Amino acid sequence: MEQKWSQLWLAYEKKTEQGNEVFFRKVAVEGFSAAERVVKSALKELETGARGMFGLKPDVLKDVTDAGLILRKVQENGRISEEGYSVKEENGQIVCEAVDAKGLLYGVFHILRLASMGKSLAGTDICCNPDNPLRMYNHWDNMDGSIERGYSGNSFFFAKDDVLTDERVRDYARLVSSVGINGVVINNVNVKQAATYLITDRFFDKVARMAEIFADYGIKFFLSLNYAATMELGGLPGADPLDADVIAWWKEKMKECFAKIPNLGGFLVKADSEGCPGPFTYGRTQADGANMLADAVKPYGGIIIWRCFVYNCTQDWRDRRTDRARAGYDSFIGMDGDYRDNVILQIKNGPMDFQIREPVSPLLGGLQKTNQMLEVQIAQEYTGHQIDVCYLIPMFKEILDFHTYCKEGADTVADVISGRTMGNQNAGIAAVINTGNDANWTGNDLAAANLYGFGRLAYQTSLTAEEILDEWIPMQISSDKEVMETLREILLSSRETYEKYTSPLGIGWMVTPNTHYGCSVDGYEYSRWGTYHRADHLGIGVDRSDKGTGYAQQYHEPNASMYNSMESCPEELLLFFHHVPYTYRLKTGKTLIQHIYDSHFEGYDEAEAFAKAWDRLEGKIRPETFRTVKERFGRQLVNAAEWRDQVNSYFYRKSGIADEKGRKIY
Ligand code: GCW
Repeated sequence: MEQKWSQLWLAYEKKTEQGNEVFFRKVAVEGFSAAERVVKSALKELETGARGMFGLKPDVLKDVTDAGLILRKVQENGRISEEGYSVKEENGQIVCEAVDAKGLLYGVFHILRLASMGKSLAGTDICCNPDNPLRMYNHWDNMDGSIERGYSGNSFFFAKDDVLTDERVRDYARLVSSVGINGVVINNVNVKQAATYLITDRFFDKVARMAEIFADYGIKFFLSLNYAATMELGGLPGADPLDADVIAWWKEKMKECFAKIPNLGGFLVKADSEGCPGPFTYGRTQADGANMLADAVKPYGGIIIWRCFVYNCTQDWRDRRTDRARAGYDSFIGMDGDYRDNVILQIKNGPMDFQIREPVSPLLGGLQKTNQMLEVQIAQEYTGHQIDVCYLIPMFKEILDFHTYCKEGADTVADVISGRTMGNQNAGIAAVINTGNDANWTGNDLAAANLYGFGRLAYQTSLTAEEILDEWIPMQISSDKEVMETLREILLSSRETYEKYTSPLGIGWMVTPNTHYGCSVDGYEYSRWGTYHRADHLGIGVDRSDKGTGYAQQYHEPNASMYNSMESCPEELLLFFHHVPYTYRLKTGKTLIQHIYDSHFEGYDEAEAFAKAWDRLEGKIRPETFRTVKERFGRQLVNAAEWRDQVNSYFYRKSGIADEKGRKIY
């Protein structure tokens, strides 16, 4: 059947050169029931892969003797853990072992991946266990079909205030489970209007049907909640988390939800943030709100994922002690240890909001007795709207590798969110996803590298950004050597390039307000959102040291001291932590102002080089992909030129200091 949408890395084109087809002719299942839903999916995936790559349909046998591929259930044995698997070639047979069906499914996808990358399966011997218990995608899809911060069409979960449960949802489940995702939140954290009713009879049937599709692929189903549902649905006068009527209403509601949606994992909650209601309204803490809901879902094994994106978005610019960067920590740290076991605090990677570079949030590892989950964003809200190329996996690696110094050993963000630091199970990583109903799912074909890469990294944190590309490029784009090399180069430097032509040295923002695409140096400077750069004729940057807002003190030592002083602060974050004169000399010997000019010229030149390198691949890439990506590179260049010219002119006119190289600045 001709599909109206692409299969991305599951497209399975002909791949006979490695002789892998012998393994796919006969498959035996041992210990697992072939009727079990996730095992069934695994077999179906094998069939799809075998059909595409080798033009054959595997026979499913009872006897392992003749099988080329054996799918075997084993007991948990210290080698393979829940959702883990091993794949080994022995005497001409591939044996895939797992302790549960999800692990088996991931093992099957691993086998298909190797074949699809063009690797020979002979000699395979690997064992993989997931690093993070929860590996989630968060959708910001609205029920009218729009997507908040979506850059690739409309929702494939919702349209016209209704729930969709078609084949595209199934393909979505296949794609994300193939990279190890085991939880999905389908609706926007800003829960309004019809979305409030997702937990009512109006939608239960359809929602449950969608959740069942996910269950086939071992994915737990989550919804975002409206914290004020007691008022909007329940007719109660308030939503005070300590009020007996509120508590009773949620208990009943949760009983109903888990009965109607068997595959429900729990809920994601944005409270007291950007106009969303929350416990603060009633003089209660974030813990009071989260715990009340956690108690209500506890009998059903449910979890409450509570977001820490809480800040005052109506700040007065004259008030230099109030600092948006401080807000998450200030709102949550005092209640460390007060949260129920089935509450997870979901923390954005940085203290502000998904800028191209931010320090790691001090809440991560700052909290030492509370379940934590990292939230990153692959929807390119501030990183180019999937018009500009921006491969985000290197950034995520940096975040995960960051030492929080929360305890001796096991102190990186990766340790904290995997549960290694505290020995907890309710932990993990989530990404705000970049998909929509465009035929290619992600707007820019190259943005699929983030969709693919996030899942792989969430499952196996030790994978490098390069290794992930070496899997993805040949599966989705081409295994041609020149294509692989060119794309590797473009993607691996794309984040830094974007950073160079946008905002310098960690200051962030300078984007067009609301849309967040394109340059507007002062766009947020004179607004209420608390996202200042504080540039004047002498310098730029926000003093977050102990002499300024004190934000740097929220870190454990030695990070607090490192950020506190201008000399030891990593330069890529200099303007995040310090107000710096334009004449200040950086470690390169350049003045700050010269650095700003140079990096903006360089950033543009690099973007131009990307576009040219892509052009050289014409004929080696599917025409549709070649054409649409080329068109995006063209738009990226326009954007990069605008940023370069506006930022350079702005700082030239503020500082009155000319470019040493005499280049064109307006
Ligand atoms: O800064 C913001 C985005 C909002 C988003 C919010 C959040 C879903 O611009 O669109 O709302 O972050 O993370 O809740």
